[in-house]
Amino acid sequence: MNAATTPAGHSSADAHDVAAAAERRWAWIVAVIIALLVAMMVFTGIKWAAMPPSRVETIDPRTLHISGEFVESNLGTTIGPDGRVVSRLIAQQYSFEPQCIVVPAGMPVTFRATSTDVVHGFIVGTTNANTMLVPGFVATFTTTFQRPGEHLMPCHEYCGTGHEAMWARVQVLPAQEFMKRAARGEKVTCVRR
Ligand SMILES: [Cu+2]
Repeated sequence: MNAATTPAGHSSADAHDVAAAAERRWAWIVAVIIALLVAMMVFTGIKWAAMPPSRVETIDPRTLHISGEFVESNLGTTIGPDGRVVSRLIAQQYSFEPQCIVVPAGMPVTFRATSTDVVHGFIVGTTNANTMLVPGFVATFTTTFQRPGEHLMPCHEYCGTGHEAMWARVQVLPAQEFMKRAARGEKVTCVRR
């Protein structure tokens, strides 16, 4: 037996061929996965108009409670001058403000939210409303809640020792009932005062 022969009697040339074949197989698998991912990106981009964020909106977390869009009196859900439903909220260790959010069913709702301290996030029940909240940035997305009902909205980004107690509630009202409350011009929330 010389150095070029394995104990089973295979030559090192055979072993090299086996390794090369395995490498080639894995290269093909990786190429197929990459092709699938690119195809998915093209499909969602064209079919659903999904795209990476085209702009980044920043905000100073040190002053957002003093002036501007996220002062306390401006938090909650409103109908904008253009008729769009906008829900504004902030996250902080360890609560959301407002603690109870009201939205209409069957209408697009745009969420605008940010964090005052560390990275938080939220998901609304089993709906697709789901975002991260990064201090210094305004997170925004639009979704439609199909049915009236009530959802829990937990923070889903570990943010410190009180993280597991950080959650809010979302009440989805029938559209007419919501419009009646919003027509008075106030920010709609379900926080008991
Ligand atoms: Cu949190």
